[in-house]
Amino acid sequence: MSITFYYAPNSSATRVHWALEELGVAYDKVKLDLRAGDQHKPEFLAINPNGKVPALVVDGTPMFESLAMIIYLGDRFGADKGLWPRVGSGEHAEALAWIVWGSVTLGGTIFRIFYNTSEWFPAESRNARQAETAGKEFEAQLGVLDQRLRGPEYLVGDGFTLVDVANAAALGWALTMIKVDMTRFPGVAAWLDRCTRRPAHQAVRAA
Ligand SMILES: N[C@@H](CCC(=O)N[C@@H](CS)C(=O)NCC(=O)O)C(=O)O
Repeated sequence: MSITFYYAPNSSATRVHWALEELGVAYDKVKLDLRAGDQHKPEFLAINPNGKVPALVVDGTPMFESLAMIIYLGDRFGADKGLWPRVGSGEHAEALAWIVWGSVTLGGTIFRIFYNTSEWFPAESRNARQAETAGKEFEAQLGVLDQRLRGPEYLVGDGFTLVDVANAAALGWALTMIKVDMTRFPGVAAWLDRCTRRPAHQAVRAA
């Protein structure tokens, strides 16, 4: 088996990197310099025609989209390591629901806030009303997550899984730019702390 992981630090690749480290599978890393435009080079576009990180090549098959990679890695390696429910189980259904929710529903809201507030985007394309509406949705979604995490320590099943990796990575990044009083969401705050203190997360941050 061979896995090659294409990444840039502090990007959408981080959660895949964290998943790979948690799983402990052997893989080769290729670091791209996004500022230098490595993602637009023909050899990389042959792997990900979107010109974005992360990308993964597993036994010669290229993949893009970090969510797809985490689900694939979970299905293939996660159950044996206790980091992903068995395919076909009720917990697997729950894992899919929470991991897709984190990327599509919560992630969609996070990006709406980002596009409408960040100075990465031109002032004329930012809309304060959109940002405000998305901000309220974000807090409502944090409330949903908090309900889930009042009691259970992790999102699915009895222990930490790649569902926690995917969602904690996205939310951790979001909270560096969106100011929220997290004392209102103590279940989420304690879960984020539990997840990000893990050695695999610390190793990825240093990479
Ligand atoms: N939905 C994609 C997003 C990938 C993405 O937007 N990657 C950014 C870094 S966070 C990128 O490579 N940007 C480089 C560019 O657009 O030139 C995923 O989750 O894999």
